[in-house]
Amino acid sequence: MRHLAAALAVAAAVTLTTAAAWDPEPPSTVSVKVRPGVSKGTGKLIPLAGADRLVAPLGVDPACPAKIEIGMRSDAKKAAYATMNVEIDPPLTASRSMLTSYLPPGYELGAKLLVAVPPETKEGSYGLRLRTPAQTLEVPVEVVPVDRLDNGGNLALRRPVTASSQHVNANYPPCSVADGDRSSNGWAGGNGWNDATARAWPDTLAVALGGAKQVSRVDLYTLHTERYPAATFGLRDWDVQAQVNGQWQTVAQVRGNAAGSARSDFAPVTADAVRIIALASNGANDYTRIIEVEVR
Ligand SMILES: [Ca+2]
Repeated sequence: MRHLAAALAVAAAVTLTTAAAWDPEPPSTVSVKVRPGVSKGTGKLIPLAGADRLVAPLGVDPACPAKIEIGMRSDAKKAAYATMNVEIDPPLTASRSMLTSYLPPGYELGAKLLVAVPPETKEGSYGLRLRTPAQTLEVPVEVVPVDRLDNGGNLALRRPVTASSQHVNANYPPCSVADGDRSSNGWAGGNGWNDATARAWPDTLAVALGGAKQVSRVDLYTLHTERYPAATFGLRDWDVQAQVNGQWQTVAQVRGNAAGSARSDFAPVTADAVRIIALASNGANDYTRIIEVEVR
């Protein structure tokens, strides 16, 4: 029991991952969680990764680096301090060089690893190695220019984003609405945008598409978690605008939204940018909170 209590104490100390804009203490941009798992009884410490490769786009806003879940599982027979080293090929840099914790058998430690791509980086494949005494897990990092990114049809993915303001109480960069991550989990940790003007409207958020593109659909994901449901914290009313021949035109309107996401379809236009004019949020109607904007 002592071991379990120690592990849970570690978890309690480091899982400060969710906070709304008004929380006085900004959370760490990197969350670490200890969770129970099943020990295979091999006596080893096993490195884990959330994907078998990481695509790190070149030339994006450094406020929105590529990210991947990493971790380790103790298959030891008894609790012990566990350490995994994180190595990455230069000039890429990783947000941590090691992961360490007291771990009971079967327990996993997970963390988000941020990978920064300096502007002078050449495209290509780079090595990321998660190393424990027992094993090394290799996760290739593919550095790709945004123009050649597999965007799955989402024209906004990793494109430049500008916003009317940005809350500075924690990590709410505008570029996070085009980072490919629709999840609200880890709010305030760099996965969504929160504006800075409470109860003042409108707020605007624009995504440049990197050239004139035909668009006919915009999906907006607003803050929506168990702790921060969209019906209380999410965006309620907004206009969708497209920039056509240098002129902004309203192509869709959403009113009374209480869900985590809303899809707007409209007659196709050829636009080089799309923007959201945020008009009201739910509940206290205080801030605009957008997790992701996708354009098709
Ligand atoms: Ca996002």
